[in-house]
Amino acid sequence: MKPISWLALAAAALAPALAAAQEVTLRVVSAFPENQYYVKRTVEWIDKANKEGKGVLQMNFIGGPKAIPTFEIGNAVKTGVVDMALTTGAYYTNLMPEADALKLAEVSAAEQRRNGAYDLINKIWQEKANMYYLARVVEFTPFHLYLNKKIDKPDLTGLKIRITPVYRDFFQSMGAAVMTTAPGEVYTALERGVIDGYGWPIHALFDLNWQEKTRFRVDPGFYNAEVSLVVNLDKWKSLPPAARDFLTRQALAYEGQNEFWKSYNQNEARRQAQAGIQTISFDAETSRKYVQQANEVGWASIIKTCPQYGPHLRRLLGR
Ligand code: 173
Repeated sequence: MKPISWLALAAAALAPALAAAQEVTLRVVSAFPENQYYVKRTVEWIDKANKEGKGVLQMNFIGGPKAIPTFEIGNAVKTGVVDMALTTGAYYTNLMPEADALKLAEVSAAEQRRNGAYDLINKIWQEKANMYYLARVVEFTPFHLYLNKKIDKPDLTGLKIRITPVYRDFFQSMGAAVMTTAPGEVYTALERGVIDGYGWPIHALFDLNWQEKTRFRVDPGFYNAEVSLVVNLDKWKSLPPAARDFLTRQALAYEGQNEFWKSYNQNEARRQAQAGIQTISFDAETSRKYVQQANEVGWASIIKTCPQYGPHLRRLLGR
């Protein structure tokens, strides 16, 4: 045989080994409890991606807050303890107050990719949190105030409400006493009567059985619940181009399904009614002011804590 054929043969024999050597495995965690639908949906996405990504990229789902507590996951991604997380900005405001601005988005994730918001988010996330912001997988979803005591106007004086940074300024502006907890602690707090209510999206109550301990939902909803995939920036940069492209395509396909939440949420509202959760609603003018106040205090807080990027975020995320 000519030497060239030997080379070709050797290369052919080595190719699978090389490909396998290039395969990267990402360690993935979730800030939400494992029985939450967000997590189940993400695990399904991972399983499918792992089938298609053999030899290129694999994702290894390690677990939820039992592996790393909800409010510590941001730092774990920042420092590379894990490679990727399913989380929301409110859970890592300890790294940067900007993280909580995504709840204020009035334009869709798809539009954010077109209008420069996504690039701005990525610039900030990389600079301040050593994170690559990969994709937003929950949107079109309002938050609500859920209560066990009846109110007839937007006044929470005397009530103790479970919050995360998402709701802090808004609920405090209505006079609430607030207490921050991870989702995993809400059920027990309700059961023990430690709280009179909580902030939470229109969906995913049932995932954690909170309907058993919830009497009222206050309408209307406010803001735009955000759940995203974020990646340690050093890990992201170290990925072979094929792995990065693969992950980008998979994540875009996942984000591309976000319209799904619209019908899902309608169904969740129906389920709440069937479970006996009553709605508290205000007259049209009071409702309008309620939502307006949520937005005003939300942005005021971002502009105050993020003088450098807050105004720019508002221009690109607002309408
Ligand atoms: O209430 C929460 O824990 C919270 O901040 C949140 C954010 C996005 C989706 C679900 C919950």
